[in-house]
Amino acid sequence: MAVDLLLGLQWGDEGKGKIVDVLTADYDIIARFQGGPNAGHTLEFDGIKHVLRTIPSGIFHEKAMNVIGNGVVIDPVVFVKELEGLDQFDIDYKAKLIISRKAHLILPTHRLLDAASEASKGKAKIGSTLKGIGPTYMDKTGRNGIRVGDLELADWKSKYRALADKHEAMIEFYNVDIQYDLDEMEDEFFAAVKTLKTLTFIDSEEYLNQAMKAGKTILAEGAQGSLLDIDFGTYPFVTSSNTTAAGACTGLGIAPNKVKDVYGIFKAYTTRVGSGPFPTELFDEVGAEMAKIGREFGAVTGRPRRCGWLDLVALKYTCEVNGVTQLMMMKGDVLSGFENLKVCTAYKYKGETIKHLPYNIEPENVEPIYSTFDCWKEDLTKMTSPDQFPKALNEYIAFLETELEIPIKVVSVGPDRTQTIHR
Ligand code: 2SA
Ligand code: MG
Repeated sequence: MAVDLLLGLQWGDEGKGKIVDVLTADYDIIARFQGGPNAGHTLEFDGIKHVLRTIPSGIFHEKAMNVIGNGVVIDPVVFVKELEGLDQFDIDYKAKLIISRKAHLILPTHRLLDAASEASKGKAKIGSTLKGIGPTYMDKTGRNGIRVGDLELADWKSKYRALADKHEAMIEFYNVDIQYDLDEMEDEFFAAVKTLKTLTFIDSEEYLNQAMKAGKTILAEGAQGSLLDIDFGTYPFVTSSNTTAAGACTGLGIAPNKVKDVYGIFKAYTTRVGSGPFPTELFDEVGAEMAKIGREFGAVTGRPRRCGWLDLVALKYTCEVNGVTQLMMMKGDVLSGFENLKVCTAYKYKGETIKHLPYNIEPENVEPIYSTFDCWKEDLTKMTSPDQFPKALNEYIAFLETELEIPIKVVSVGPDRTQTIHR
């Protein structure tokens, strides 16, 4: 059996949580492969809204097994709060959630280092979620990190102390004004580790490969978006993991030849939270309308998201890097009633018209070239079948499919699980 991947094709917040939740019924296992509590995966059903951070979005389904893969970084403190949030729904997470021993831990000092690093950058800051993501992945690749499996060893606390002491010296080196009480943070951390240890730790690559052999179906759930990928995103304004398809292989221990479908999720427009270039960003009332109607605020930090038109140059690039086989378009309902729609189909770059993403997409280097479309006026949120789609929406979809050469198989018309139309 094979693995299907589900990835965000823009700068995150495409609606991955919702789609995983919708698709879970078709899979035996949902596996998160990168990122950590910087993610905010929003799910809505039965009138309730949930935001998941580290836990895979299959947790609300009765049957699916949920795996936190080796590529994920876990903050025990945030993780335990997430578990507590599930308590009211009577979810047997001890039976349905398992964690890779090879996943790295976010320590309290990683969070402090994140804050110190950002403070030291001033205006050039990344706009990190300050969850300690960058410093934790730095310790992973620097071969200093502490992994979930270490918690099963007797001496892990001395390893912890040595690393935390080193971090404190590094924080001092940044010479920035950040206030903290490490003793308090550590009390909270050690209490959370105790709870974390009541869950099942596994060798997840072994588990997943055996599951495949036994005929089980797996959906790999990505976090953030392809343009935040550490290699292929708008570096340095990116996150610290591979958010693209290859990250699912390294983040779960699944071989490339086991990957079947790659579901690429995109919004009918574009948003970005945090710093960094965004060629189609709008600074006018149209952008403000997208933000307002689309409720574009960070699910984790509450930060307002920057909004702009769909960027087909960037989208083509991420479809290619990921090998997307099926597209899913989100939030078309937000655009209902807009005067018209624009799509960036090329950039003006050094006096030329180009259709690929250049090395530098800072505003002084690229100017988007737009095609304009009529926008649909109808409310899409009550629609249940593609037969009800207005002509303008069908034309928009057809244009995107032709340009991207990939079918749009799902159109989401609202945040609820039920507002999902298959084509
Ligand atoms: P980090 O925290 O080091 O990974 O931040 C680095 C950059 O990656 C961006 N990033 C995100 N962008 C969109 N959504 C994310 N998750 C939350 C959400 C964000 C929130 O779902 O809404 O609540 O603000 C996410 N996580 C990381 C981040 O903005 C930096 O540009
Ligand atoms: Mg999000």
